[in-house]
Amino acid sequence: MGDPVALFDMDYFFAQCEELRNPGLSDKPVAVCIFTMGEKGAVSSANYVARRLGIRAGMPCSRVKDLSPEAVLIKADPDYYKSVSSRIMNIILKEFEKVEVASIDEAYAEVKDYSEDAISHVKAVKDEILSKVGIKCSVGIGSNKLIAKIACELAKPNGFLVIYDEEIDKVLKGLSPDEIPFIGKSTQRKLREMGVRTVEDAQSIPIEVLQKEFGEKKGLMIYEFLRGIDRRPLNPFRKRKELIKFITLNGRDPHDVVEQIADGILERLGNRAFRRVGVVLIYRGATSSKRKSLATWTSDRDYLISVLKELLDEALSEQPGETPRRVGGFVEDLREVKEKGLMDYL
Ligand code: TTP
Ligand code: MG
Repeated sequence: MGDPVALFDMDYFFAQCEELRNPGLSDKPVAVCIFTMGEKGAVSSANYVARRLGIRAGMPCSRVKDLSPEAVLIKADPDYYKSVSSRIMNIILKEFEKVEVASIDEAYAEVKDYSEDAISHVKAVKDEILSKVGIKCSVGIGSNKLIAKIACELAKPNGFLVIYDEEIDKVLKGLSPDEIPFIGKSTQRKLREMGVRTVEDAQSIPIEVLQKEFGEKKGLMIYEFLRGIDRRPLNPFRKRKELIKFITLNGRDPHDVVEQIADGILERLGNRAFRRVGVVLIYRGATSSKRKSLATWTSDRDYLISVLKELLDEALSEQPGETPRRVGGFVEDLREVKEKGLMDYL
């Protein structure tokens, strides 16, 4: 099998971010709620104290208080989680040559080999995330993304696990098909309907039967995943939906770092233009953000700086007398452009 892959997955990420800025929460059940449609919120992340009481991601927020009247329900603050995420991802990106940022709290990194040095380097990055950002994560290492993900799940919380190739079969046989990542809930349900209880049961299904049931491509993928084979390469060019740059002020006036923020964004913009600009201010215990949609896509530096300044003033005026600790700027709604420097990207 190929070079090893490490998966870094932050533990109970949104809830842990809340503990980070409010350490008094750590010994209480914490559930972060996302309100999407109307009032009905769902739990997006729960800390382990809450999980022990049966509180889970996906359940309606209204059920949380039934399970634990002491539970602390917090409204999700995506801009703050993004700012923590970008600090974590920057550490991983600086330490490895090939990284795929897979979600707000997960990144795969290619590891040289299984030598003691290479493995302890991965461990050191986990420790650096904790010492620099204050966030605990779990790390799984294996010869592909699937095995790294399985290792990471087994390591949770705050764990570190390497699954060597010769252990794959034994590890897989100890799992239920529901614990095989990436195969989806409806596939898992169908497998149960086919009488499958263990991965070993599933492995005894001939490939033709899987392909008849799930289609040629997916059937093959399931057949291979059940054997620990995953051909998907690391995809370091996965498009990020936004670019964000944060700066710690250390007493400086936020206006003095706007150009630096714009340049940090433009450096990574490459061949793309943006159509939405935003600013985030991080205070002790609070964040404030502003965003604005532009009439068209642009990558113009002066224009970006002027919009960032305008949004910064708006955001600052919302917390009069308070000094932010960190300030961030971001651009969203990105699209590829053929030529840069033009305003008419429509
Ligand atoms: P996960 O990594 O799946 O969950 P987690 O980090 O909270 O917990 P674990 O320790 O098991 O890794 O997802 C990362 C973040 O994504 C999570 O903190 C909140 C968000 N999220 C949602 O908004 N909705 C969801 O249904 C899930 C599962 C996650
Ligand atoms: Mg996570």
